[in-house]
Amino acid sequence: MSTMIGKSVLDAENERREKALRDDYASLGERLSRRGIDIEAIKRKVAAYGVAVPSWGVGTGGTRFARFPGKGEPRNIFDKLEDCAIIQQLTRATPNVSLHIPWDKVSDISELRQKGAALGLGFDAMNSNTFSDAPGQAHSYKFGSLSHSDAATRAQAVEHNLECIDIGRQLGSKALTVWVGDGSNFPGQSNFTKSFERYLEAMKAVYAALPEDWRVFTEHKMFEPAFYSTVVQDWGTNYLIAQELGPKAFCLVDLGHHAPNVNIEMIVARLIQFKKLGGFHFNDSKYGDDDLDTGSIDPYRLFLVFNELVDAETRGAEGFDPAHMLDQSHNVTDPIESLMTSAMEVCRAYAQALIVDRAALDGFQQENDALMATETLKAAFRTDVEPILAMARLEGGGAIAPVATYRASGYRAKVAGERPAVAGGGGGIV
Ligand SMILES: [Mn+2]
Repeated sequence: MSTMIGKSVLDAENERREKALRDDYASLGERLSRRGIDIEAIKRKVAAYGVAVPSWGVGTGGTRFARFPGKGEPRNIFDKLEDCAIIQQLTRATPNVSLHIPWDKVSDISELRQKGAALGLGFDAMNSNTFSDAPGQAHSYKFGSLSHSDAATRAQAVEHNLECIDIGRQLGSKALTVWVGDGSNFPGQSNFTKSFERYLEAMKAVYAALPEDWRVFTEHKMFEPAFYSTVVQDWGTNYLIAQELGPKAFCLVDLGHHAPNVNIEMIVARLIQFKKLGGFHFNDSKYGDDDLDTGSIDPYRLFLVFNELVDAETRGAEGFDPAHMLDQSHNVTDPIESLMTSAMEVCRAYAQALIVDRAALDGFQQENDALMATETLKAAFRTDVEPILAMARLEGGGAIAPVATYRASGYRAKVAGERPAVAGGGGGIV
């Protein structure tokens, strides 16, 4: 593939680091073996793990104040897929791409399917967009979409979701993610009950169109774009939706869509227990829905989320099959570098959660030994698992150091020459 990073660059970068990696891996393997952990087993699980990349993530984001475009930004979904392929080539952790309609709409879907196959990428959940108006659409979403007071607007929003399912079916996707920006900015502006009734009725029409082997994920968000109330504002409402819709409906947890300090790992545990955890949008935040890079602010929280996931995986929790995806906005970094780093942070949290001594933890919980219980988690979190991640990448054909290898390749400068800068541009985050 001409757009991929050349084997000679990749090999040269890996050769420089391989000896040190093998030493570090052997040393970590010894330390883990003293704790009764087989490093090879952990590495195999990490190697098999994947987190999907959102197509919109490879574009530069912005705030409502401004957007500062980067060099060589992808112009369309085909460029985006090429950037996503670089992320997968170097990290071996992002085999699937999640599309967004209408941003990624093409006239010939088979061309898109072929491009994905040629780049070795699969298609993850489809994302609908009824939070902004597409050019020429009959009814505006300014005052809502699936919960809109006007029946024709709701019908248009339902129809759009059915189109997303149809496109996804042709691409091999198996899920639809629905996030709506519906809500209100003023007390009294909308009737909480009526708007939620209308939303549920519309979502039932979407649900009815799901193919047999598909799932629908609904995503809650506390605020924004509506600043007073949001129709799907929290995990409780999200759970009610999943219950109302039926067995193919699940809740999606976006880490940034909660108030600061909310115990997200506990929400995850609840949704697992009641078989309604659909998946994740990973990112990080400091104040609100900042959409910062995953693990950049609170890697311990990310670890605690994965601790719940590995706990469920270990005990074989029924119906447990969450979809993992990144969803973040890159305003000041090269999006490819941010997405690679974030994918690796997710893998790191997974590896750290895998080495938690679960039998010991269970014992301390049983004995109410709070200090030793929390130290058991800390012992895993403090372990530098980087050699496991790097070895999994190397053996999978990726890079020991993805960001350094990417920089050495000159990929960004190359595409900057091929892709003329575009002013503004679409793309955002949900
Ligand atoms: Mn999201």
